[in-house]
Amino acid sequence: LWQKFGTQEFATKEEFQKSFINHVEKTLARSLYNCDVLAAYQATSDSIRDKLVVHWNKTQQLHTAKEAKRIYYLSLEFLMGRALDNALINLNIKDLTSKGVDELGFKLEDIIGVEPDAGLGNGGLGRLAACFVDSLSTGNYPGWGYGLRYQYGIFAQKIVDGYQVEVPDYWLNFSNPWEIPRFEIQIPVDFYGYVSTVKTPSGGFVKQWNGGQRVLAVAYDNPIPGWDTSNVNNLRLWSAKPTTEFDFSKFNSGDYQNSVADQQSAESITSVLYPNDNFYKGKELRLKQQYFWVSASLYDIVRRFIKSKRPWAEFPEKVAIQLNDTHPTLAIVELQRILIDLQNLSWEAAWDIVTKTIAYSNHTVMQEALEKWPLELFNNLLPRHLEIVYEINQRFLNYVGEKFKDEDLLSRVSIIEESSPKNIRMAHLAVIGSHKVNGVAELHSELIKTTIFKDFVTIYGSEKFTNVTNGITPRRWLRQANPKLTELIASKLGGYTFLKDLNELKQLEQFVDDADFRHQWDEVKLHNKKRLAVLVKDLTGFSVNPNVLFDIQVKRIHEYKRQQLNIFGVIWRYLQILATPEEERASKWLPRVVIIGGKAAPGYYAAKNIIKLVNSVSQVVNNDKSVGDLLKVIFIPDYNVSKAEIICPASDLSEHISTAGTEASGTSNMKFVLNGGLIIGTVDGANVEITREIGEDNIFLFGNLSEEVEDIRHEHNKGTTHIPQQLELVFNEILSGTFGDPIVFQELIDNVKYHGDHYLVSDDFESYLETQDLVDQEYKNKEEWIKKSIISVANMGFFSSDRCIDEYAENIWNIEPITDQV
Ligand code: DL6
Repeated sequence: LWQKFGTQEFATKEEFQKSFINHVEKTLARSLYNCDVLAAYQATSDSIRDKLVVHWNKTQQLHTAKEAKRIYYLSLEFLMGRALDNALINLNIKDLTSKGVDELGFKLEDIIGVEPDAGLGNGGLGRLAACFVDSLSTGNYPGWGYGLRYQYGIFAQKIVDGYQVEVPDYWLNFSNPWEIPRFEIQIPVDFYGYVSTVKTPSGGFVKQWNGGQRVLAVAYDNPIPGWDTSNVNNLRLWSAKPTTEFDFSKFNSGDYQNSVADQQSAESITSVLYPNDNFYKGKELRLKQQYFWVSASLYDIVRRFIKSKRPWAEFPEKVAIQLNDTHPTLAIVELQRILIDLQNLSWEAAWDIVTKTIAYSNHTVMQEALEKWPLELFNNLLPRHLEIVYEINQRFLNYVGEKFKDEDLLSRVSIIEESSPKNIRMAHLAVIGSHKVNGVAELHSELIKTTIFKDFVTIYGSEKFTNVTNGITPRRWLRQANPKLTELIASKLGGYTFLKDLNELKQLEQFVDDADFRHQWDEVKLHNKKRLAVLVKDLTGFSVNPNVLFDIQVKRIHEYKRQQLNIFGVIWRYLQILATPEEERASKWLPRVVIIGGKAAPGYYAAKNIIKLVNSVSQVVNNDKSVGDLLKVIFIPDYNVSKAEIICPASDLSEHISTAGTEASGTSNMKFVLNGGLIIGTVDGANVEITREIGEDNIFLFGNLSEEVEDIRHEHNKGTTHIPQQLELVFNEILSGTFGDPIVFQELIDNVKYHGDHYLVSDDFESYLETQDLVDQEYKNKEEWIKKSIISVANMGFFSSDRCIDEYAENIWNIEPITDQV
């Protein structure tokens, strides 16, 4: 069936082997006799890359020749995971390669397994960007991603004595075969300095920024293959390096070492990914990263446009820029600066171009995640940009003032927060400088209009605000992660086109009453659970029984995501099992494996204590012989994309239990359901639309609704937090020392009992437990459970990231696919 699709690279396995051996001998300077698995990975990847590069070049030439409008997706995070398996799948050569390496004495899984994850992101936001570039290529859209080539990606998580310990992730240790360094593309980026006014030859005046520090941005291109197409787009990541210009004043004064050190500090700009998720921290180096990336990317985009020799007014007809959250908001200011200071356009003409080109996606309404840069810090680093921000703000406030005559409104919407010290509100700047603002799930897109951007709806009208519900790429999250389910579905649907048109899954509904099919479906799940059990054993030493219910929550550890609710529920279950006479336990309790995984930001103590609690509970429960298989608790260390590919296909149940109104969308909910797991969740983010698509009977919803949350918090803050009796028992057990020194967990308990329970753990606890009981009941009826699983998968078509990209292309970017094959 595969032969029908794609560009079957390497006509035969012999052709592949020839290339492989060539790379072993010429690129790696080794011989086949001393080729280890790492070298085999490099030779395989180099062989595939050769093919990709040819298509990459042809694609870029085609798009340039056609003068196609391009979308540039600016994201500070691209959580790509591994590239080799994905490339083999998208190029349709996995079988051939597998046979090819097999004959040379290697196993393809081992080769794939040595590749480090490209962990250039924290969580959902970065992984979304990775899914989007896959869908842009697959959909034949001319689109580039722009990001940073961090030398250290998201830290590796080790668990020591139950605690998270962060270890640097130097993922470039063995070089990266998937990137093409473009040493010829070195873009100067300036910081600091001062602004002067200079006379132009025509007698006018322009502002001139005289930077104080110069750094070079070097381009590294990462070809992004699409599936069933020869279209290969580009992900350009910038790396910082020192200029070759030397500070001669220091040099001459004999201060050679400091002069060299200054130069070297340039490289620190792209050395490390900031490990915070949904949390803003105002560090100067972070603002430097943002400007470095935005400035280099815009220089590149503008240079490409200038080559076309078109008038500036046509810029928005050729260029669309999407801001992935507020991190690239400086692009608004930088483009305005380029147009007025360097290209001599009038303010009005420039602003018209900027606002027609740029659009902004919001990914959070949580106050602690909204970026606000201290004015002084900003002024010091980017003095000319601050002047431009002031002018954008002044003109905007003049407009609002004239239209609404409301002083309070002016101070609420101003880009400058008149606090002490003053701050620049990046979200306000992003809204003002964009032509469209979107949220990432329906509920979230409605929420932004009534909370953080309410005043902007009054000012601009609601047309400026729209929704694009997130999605995931079925190539990675079905075909790559779950080959067995993919094969089973393909056998019923008569081919693999569902991997591109995910709505075809709907046809699975007709097989739901076919007992034989249900059996095969269940076998696939069991296979995937066994695969995960092996990983669990490997990582933790604990054995889990793959025949029992697997209940999984993997995502960043965050109080709003409420892993604490999960683990409190687990403790409650454990206590209930213990309270049941031993001879009755097996008949009363449905066995379960509870799996939790995720990283906490290094400075986020409450989240780190949740990890410690999970590990402590795991030690106690798993070593309690009287409980046996009835309950096992596992913490998976170092959760990342490649582990997610094994974990997501293995759930019977997964947990998406954020406090209503806090999770903008969530995307692991989609990954789990697409792989045939049911979910327990709150009415939050994309859970709402998942429910609509798959049907209320196939999801376990619980908890307070988002419209109730504010009132409940208000009550808590007045001092009335009611702790249900079950939760009180759980707290007492923790405080009694059952899970180790209770002092470690005191804060987690106090946050609920005495500090306003901001995340409504107490309010949702009872309905969470009841719903978990319901899960137990329903799981006992295995045939009905499998039916729910099949119906759910059949209705997940909407959550393909291909659909997202089509929506962005049509409603926001105004770009078309280029379908000529290259
Ligand atoms: O839109 C992608 C992803 C959502 O699925 C998550 O619900 C949301 O929490 C996440 N948001 C962020 C915001 N971070 N910042 N800044 O990561 O986006």
